[in-house]
Amino acid sequence: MKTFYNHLHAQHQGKVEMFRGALVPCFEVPARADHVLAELQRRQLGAVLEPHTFDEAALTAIHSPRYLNFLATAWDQWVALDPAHADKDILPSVWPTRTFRTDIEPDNFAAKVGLYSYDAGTPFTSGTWVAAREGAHCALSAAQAVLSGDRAAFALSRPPGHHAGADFFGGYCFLNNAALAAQHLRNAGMHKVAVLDVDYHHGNGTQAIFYDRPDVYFASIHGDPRTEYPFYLGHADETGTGAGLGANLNLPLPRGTEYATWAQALETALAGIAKFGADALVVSLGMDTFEGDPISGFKLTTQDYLRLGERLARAGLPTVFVFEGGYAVDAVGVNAVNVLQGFTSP
Ligand code: 6XA
Ligand code: ZN
Repeated sequence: MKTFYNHLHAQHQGKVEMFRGALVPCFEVPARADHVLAELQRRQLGAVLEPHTFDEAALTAIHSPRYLNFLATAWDQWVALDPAHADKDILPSVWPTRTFRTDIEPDNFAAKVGLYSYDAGTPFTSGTWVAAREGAHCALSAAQAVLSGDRAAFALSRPPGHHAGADFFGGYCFLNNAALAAQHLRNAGMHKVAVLDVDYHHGNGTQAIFYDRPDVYFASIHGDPRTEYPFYLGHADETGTGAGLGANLNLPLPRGTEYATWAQALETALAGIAKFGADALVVSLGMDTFEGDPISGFKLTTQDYLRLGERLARAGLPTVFVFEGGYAVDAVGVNAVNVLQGFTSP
């Protein structure tokens, strides 16, 4: 399996995020991707390649031009406010909630940041745009490899993507890599594409992007949003809207869930995808379902990821894997590569 590796990922390196009233060191660190790369190379699972470059249209297929323009210019705007800002991350602190207007982009920079975000846990740094854009190109390249006939491909990048919407960032995500890959498959003639999100956290951005569409099915297994981030989306009664009704499947599970129960939800998700009649599959591959994850609550083991990979292979679809969360840094490489290994050589 080819891996498209974001060699610019470490340019995104947040210092702190807001957690329970304090600024704490970021969980989403460059070492995460480094460990996955090292394990891929150790097991010689396939070529590790640089991504191709794609033009702006591949991004505007999912994200609004206004939002992309903000991401591309945010750091310069921030430093222009005060040269001392160069040493500090941008962290959102004010947001338009119900009753506020979002159609006018404010001139005030903090207000602008709030318009395009939804939490204070997602620092924007000097290299965020460059890293996120290259990551999007990794996801698009992996989709392209599958379109060219590869059975599967892996986009190994950070920052992750599944919380990013058409015009907002949050949950450590800026560009929705899985959605970009799915749309790229659609544009190239795959009639129906499914996104399966196995990250611990609900992929609210991906769901929102495709919620009214009948051509992209979104299925997600995640911690119950009543207690787990991102809290405000991911309930079982969200089944799609308009032409997209029936093309969204949420399978929330309680903290403490082990693989036996989790795997039943996986069967439900794969049955939904089979019934939908997908031509291709995009997997949002978050590894924060691991029992040792510091910010999550499921109990999957390192061995379980081999089973997961095997089961995904049996779905029999051309498959694009996109790296998402997973913060047990020392284990994330072995766990992620176990999924890919289970998929390729069960
Ligand atoms: C709150 C937790 C963000 C979760 C990010 C994640 N700061 N999403 O792993 O999949
Ligand atoms: Zn996650």
